[in-house]
Amino acid sequence: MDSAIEYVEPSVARAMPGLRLALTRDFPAPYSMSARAIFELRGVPFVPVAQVGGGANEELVAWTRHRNAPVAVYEDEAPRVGWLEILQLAERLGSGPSLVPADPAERVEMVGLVNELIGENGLVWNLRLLIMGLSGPERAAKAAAQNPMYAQYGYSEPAREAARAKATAILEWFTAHVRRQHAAGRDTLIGSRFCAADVYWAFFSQLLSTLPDADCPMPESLRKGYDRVSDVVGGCDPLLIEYRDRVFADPLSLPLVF
Ligand SMILES: N[C@@H](CCC(=O)N[C@@H](CS)C(=O)NCC(=O)O)C(=O)O
Repeated sequence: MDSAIEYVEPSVARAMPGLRLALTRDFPAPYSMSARAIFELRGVPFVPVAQVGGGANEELVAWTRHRNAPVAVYEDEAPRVGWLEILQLAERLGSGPSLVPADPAERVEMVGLVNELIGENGLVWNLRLLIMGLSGPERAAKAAAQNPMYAQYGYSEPAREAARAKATAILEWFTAHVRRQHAAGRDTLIGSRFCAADVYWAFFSQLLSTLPDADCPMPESLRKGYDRVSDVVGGCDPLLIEYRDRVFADPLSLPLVF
């Protein structure tokens, strides 16, 4: 596939000024795509840097000490990899409407909610463990010998066994939260204004309900993995998909480019 994004190799990007953003290339990776969208919405220019999903990424490691994506490096500041520190950098460097609620109680709610969805050991981490184990323990052990993601994200048989209950509990809470928002006439996830939480949910919703191929082409094996894991945790309330579709209609847009 021809990439719409012109990725720069890490060995070249490390000598460049400004913001460099390592992204999983040629793949609809939600951590990478949501970080990119956050900088784009804040109007922050950046150089996209190539990270290869599941690869050793030696040059990226030599530069940033990180193998995976996203990694945001601004000037000579320390690399940022967590969603919150990346969001805070975008808030600092960007302009226009903030993606963080002005009200302190809503900020607390946003940080907690996004952490449950995409933070370490949150919904997405546990869905990822379940996906890694979908083909059974033997295939997982073989894959783990070749793909560093298994060790990096904590895959083990006990972790996989625990993942379903953890993911299901968070999804239940999140669904109840969105229902409350809907009942209060709010079409955003936090308070009544669009914020970063809406952006994250839009991209990560694909783990539970994939976009059609025309809007987001992806390898068939990935699509199957997402569809199967969604069944494992009992599927996704259509209301959650209404919330993500609104965000992809505006201010984001489809088809996704990566
Ligand atoms: N650093 C992020 C997590 C990033 C992450 O999980 N990235 C994954 C998912 S997109 C990735 O790079 N996968 C490809 C790989 O590990 O090579 C955080 O702390 O929240």
